[in-house]
Amino acid sequence: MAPSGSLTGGPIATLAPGAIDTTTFSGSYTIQQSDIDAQSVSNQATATGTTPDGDDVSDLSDDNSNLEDDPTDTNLPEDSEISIIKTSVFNDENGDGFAQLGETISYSFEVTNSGATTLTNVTVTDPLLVAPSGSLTGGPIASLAPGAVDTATFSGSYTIQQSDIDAQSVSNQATATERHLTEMMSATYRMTTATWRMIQRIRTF
Ligand SMILES: [Ca+2]
Ligand SMILES: [Ca+2]
Ligand SMILES: [Ca+2]
Repeated sequence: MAPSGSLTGGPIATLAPGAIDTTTFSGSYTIQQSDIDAQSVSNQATATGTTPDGDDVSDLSDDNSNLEDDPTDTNLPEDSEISIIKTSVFNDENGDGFAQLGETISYSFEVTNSGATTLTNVTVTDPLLVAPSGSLTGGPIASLAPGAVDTATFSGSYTIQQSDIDAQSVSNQATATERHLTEMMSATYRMTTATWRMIQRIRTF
């Protein structure tokens, strides 16, 4: 028996014709990752007794009948979950403290298996990071174990467009909010070298 299971009780010294024993034997099994991934445990036991002639009789277990040999299945409730955190860095390529057309934002992705099952074929999609102004590379992750955190597989880049610089023409509000956050974070950094100019800039956000 595998170290994950135990079976206690018995043997029963004598079992009369027609007698039913439900108390002597009991078992316990600690579920493994492969069981959680399969979302069920299935197996069968065998009972063996010795006849008055010294022969053995045996039966493979069933789940509900003495006349059948079906495995006993235990369904395991699924706990599958994935989480992603996306962070960004504005790249001030010409170092002037402002965003100009053609400068870029780099994106990083932290993907976490926050559930209890093994996840396979993990991908990331991002409506902003598509050609021609954006790109998203990496993956898919073939297998991500429960609790595993991946920060290296996916990365993205976005080239700032005129519509991004002109806040009034950004059409996607969620994305615009994110880009605003990106600019404000980089603005905080830039204030160490161009304090007054950046204060003016922040007021326009
Ligand atoms: Ca059955
Ligand atoms: Ca049977
Ligand atoms: Ca710049």
